[in-house]
Amino acid sequence: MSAKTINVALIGQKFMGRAHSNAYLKAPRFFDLPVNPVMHTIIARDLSSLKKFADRWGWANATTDWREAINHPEIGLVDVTTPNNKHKEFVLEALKAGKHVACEKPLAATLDDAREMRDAAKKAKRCKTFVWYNYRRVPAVATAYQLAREGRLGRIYHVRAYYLQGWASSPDIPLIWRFDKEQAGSGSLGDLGAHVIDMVRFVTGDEVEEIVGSISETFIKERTIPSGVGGAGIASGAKAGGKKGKVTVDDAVHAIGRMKQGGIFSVEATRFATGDENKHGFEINGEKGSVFFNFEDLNNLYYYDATLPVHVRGWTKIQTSVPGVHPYQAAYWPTAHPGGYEHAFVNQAADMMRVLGGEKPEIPLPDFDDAFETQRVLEAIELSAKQQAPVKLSTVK
Ligand code: SOE
Repeated sequence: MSAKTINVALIGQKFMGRAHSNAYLKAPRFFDLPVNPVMHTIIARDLSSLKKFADRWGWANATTDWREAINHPEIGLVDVTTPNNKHKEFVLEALKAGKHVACEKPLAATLDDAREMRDAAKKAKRCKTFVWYNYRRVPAVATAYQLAREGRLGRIYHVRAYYLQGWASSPDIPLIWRFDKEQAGSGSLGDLGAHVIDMVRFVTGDEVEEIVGSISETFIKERTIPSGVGGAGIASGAKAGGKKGKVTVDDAVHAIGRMKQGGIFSVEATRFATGDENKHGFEINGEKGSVFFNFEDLNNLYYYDATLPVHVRGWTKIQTSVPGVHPYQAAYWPTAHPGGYEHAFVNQAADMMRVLGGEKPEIPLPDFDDAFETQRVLEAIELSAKQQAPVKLSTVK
């Protein structure tokens, strides 16, 4: 019996528009799914480039009329990849229209918007919601999650997590939306810190109890206002010597805190780690063992088993692109033929289809409720930096 299908409407054709298009294109080719995504409509503001995008990626329709497309009776899933301050408007419209909804991270630019989206999702009982915290589905991170669930780390003592990019350290990068608080909500914190906070919560299975302290800094206070439209850090359209505008978000942030189950953690997110392009990872130390992950070595997880006799104890490199080590490899290639960045999105699209088909993926998919918890931590870190004081999560709702 052929699988059911669901028509997808995707909003946005930039970096995440491409990553999600690729995911919908490839998921049904690599995985046997209960529901297959149909690339029905791509939505964005600029129709001329949109038609080229639709042809390249295989979207059947292209439109700038987002309201009509979201409410189209044939659409079953709406996926939002716009700047953060636009998430809420599209998501609320889609939930009102009874559609399932996927949204890029972070859930929203502000905690208030995220709360409104979460509450609307609660009311729309028939609608499933998903947030693209894609790194959960990088094989090494999925394996760290599984080791933790098997109790191989035991009680967690420390978590050290970081997301280091360097692209913004050039003053030539124009004032794109990622530097504007109104559009982005925050800078490296919401863009990169959201990923590491999600991964810390996901792998440890624990929640943040308190942000004991955090510090943020904006190193370049103003940038040239672009005439064109830049992507994620791509300097396009800004003319040297053009009019300048104020950067209103953090360029870098560090925070330390306490987890509910007693562990302590540090998270760091920056766009000024000159020399680091997209380096992120974590080290989690527990009473029974530790794991270390670095995205630059994304197919390997490093594991230390503290329960082994001392003469055979040491850091083990687990090659995770091995069928049976994590739930995705068997769908792709034979053992040790590793995947890349885009495969985490294909894995997410496949798991979304499994949820829509009534199945439970092995690696949990964050819905709006889950992503709201990460948004609360973002808010607590921002408050702690502003107030230069500890912030308990119980005071951030
Ligand atoms: C920022 O440049 C960015 O595109 C983030 O927005 C993504 O979430 C991250 O995965 C890659 O870098």
